[in-house]
Order: sequence, then structure tokens, then C-alpha cells
Amino acid sequence: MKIIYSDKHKAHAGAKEMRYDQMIEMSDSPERIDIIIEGLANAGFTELVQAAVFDIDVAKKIHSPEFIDFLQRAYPLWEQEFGPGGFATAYTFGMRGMNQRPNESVHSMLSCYTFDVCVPIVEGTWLAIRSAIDVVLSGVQAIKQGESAVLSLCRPPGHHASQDLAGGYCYMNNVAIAAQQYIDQGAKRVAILDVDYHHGNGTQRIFYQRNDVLFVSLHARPEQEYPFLMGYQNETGEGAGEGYNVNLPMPKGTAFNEYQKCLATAIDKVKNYQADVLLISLGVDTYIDDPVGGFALVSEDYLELGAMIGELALPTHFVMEGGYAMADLGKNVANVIAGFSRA
Ligand code: SP5
Ligand code: ZN
Repeated sequence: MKIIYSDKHKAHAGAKEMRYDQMIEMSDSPERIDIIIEGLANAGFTELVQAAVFDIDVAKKIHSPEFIDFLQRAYPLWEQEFGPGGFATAYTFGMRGMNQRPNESVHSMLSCYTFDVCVPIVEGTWLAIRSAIDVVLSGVQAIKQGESAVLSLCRPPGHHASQDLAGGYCYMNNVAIAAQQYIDQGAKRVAILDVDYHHGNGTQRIFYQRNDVLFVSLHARPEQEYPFLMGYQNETGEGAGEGYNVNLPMPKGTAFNEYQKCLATAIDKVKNYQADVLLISLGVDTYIDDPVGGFALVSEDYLELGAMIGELALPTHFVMEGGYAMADLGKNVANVIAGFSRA
């Protein structure tokens, strides 16, 4: 399987995130990608491909121009005020009834266009965001050229980002941009299966009123886990999108015996949709030792998870999202791909 990457993500580093009453090193570190590449190589997956450079016209169909402009301008504006080497982060957030769209002050824009304390912007963040789009669009191109499956090693991840809001280590929504690109290039139906531990609130919001993209998400119950205010089972889509959004929340602590039942339900939904292409938002922060997640999957479970996805026998584009248990991250991702490849 082709594994697509770019080294440019490494520029997105050195920031901290707020974890309750502490500032900690960001869980989304550059080392994650190196570890995943190493784990894949150990399992015999060595077909590494450098991403090509694409223009981002298709990304403008997913994100608002003002939001993209903000992502590019935030760090330079921040540096003018605080000097080099830091990171831009919001102090307040847009709440109910606050609907201004500022475009001068970096603080106002951070408040308007981010929704949490997990999206610091350093000097190299825009370069990395941009490269993750190249990584995902290179994957689309490979599938269009006849590959049956590819893995895009996107960093930063994307599934928490929506039209005009960044959060949860995510700035632009890579998997949504890929879905739009498949549609623009002729696909009639695209399915997105999100197996990250956290609900893909950004992806849900982007496609909530559409029926050309099915969104199915397995995640921790929003009443117990980030992002807290979305991912409920009764969120099923709106208008033309009614019935094309499927949330399968599970309690914290869920192990694979229960997880597998939800996964089977999710896979059934994808099968019935008769998609032309399947995108997987691949997070392995469902792992028992993950420092950010809270499920109890073990490494062998990822073989079965991959195999169940493989049984759909669809053109399949894996897009990296979360996974932070550095000791086993490489093995866990490789097991998904190995299980898939064996199916
Ligand atoms: C892409 C992705 O996985 N983003 C996740 C962002 C989650 N950030 C908030 C983490 C909430 C803290 N939970 C601490 C659990 C300790 N076991
Ligand atoms: Zn996650």
C-alpha cells in the first residue's frame, strides 16, 4: 500500500496545550509521524511516497476564505505583538449570541475561529496545515489512478475542524477536503468512517446537510469526553442530509468486544450506502494506553478492525487523525493496515 507523507509537518512543533490546570507539551508531536512510518516499515509496509504539491481550491469549498486567511495571518500578527518563538492561542471564545467576524486583531480572530485551547499556532503551523492537504490530495490522486487503498499520513489531523473553526489539534479538515475532491472528480457517493476515539465534530458539521457524503463515527460518549457538545446518537443529519449522519457513541472504558459490535453496525451502514469510495478517519487513540483517549483496545484488536474494513472491498483511503501512545503507536497503525490488507 502506498503511504503518503510530507516532512513539512515537522515545522508544526514547540507549542504547549492546556490540560485542565496545567500547560503540557502538545500530544500531537512531530515524532508521531516518524513512529508510524517506523511501525509500518517493521510490518513490511515500505512504499513511502512524497506528497505532490496541489493548489487548495478544493479546500476553499470546505472552509471559508476568512478562516483560511486567519490561519495564515495569525502567527505573523502574534509575533508583531509578542516577538518570535511563541504560539498564538485564544483567550476567549465565541459564545451564544456573539456573531462578529473580526479581521484586524489576532486576539479577536483567535476568539472567533478557534473553539478550544488545543490549537496553538506556531511559525510553521501554516506550512504544516498546507502540507497535510497535499498529503491527502496526493492520496486522492493515487486512488483515482487505480490504487485500491492508500494511507495519507496527515499531520496536523483534521476531523475536529469545520468550515470556520479550528480545535482539538485540527486546523483544516483533511478528510473532508478529500471527500470533496472525490465528488468533484466524479464520485456520486463518498462514505467517511471515523474510528478516532473522539467524535469528528468538524466533519459532521461540514456534511450535516448533504447526502452525497455519509458520515459514520465511533467515539466516546460526548457527555463523558471531548468535544463534549456534539456526537450524540440523535444527531442524524438535516434537510437533504437527514439519515446520512450516524453517531455510535460508547462509554469510556469500552473494550473491543463491545466496540466490535458498534463497528459492525457502522460497517453495515457504509455497505448499504453503496459508496464509490471509503475514507477512514484513522485515529488509534482508542488504545488502552493512550494518554488522551479512554477506551481499552489492545494492539491485536487493530488487526481485526482493519480486516472488518477490508471486507467492504471498497477503494479505501486511510487518513491519519489521532493516536498518542508513543510506545505502541507504530504497531497499532501497522496492525490496522495489515489486517485490512489480509482481508
Ligand atoms: C485529533 C484528536 O485526537 N484530537 C484530540 C483533541 C483532544 N484534546 C482534549 C483532550 C481532553 C483531555 N482528556 C484527558 C484524558 C486523560 N486520560
Ligand atoms: Zn482523537
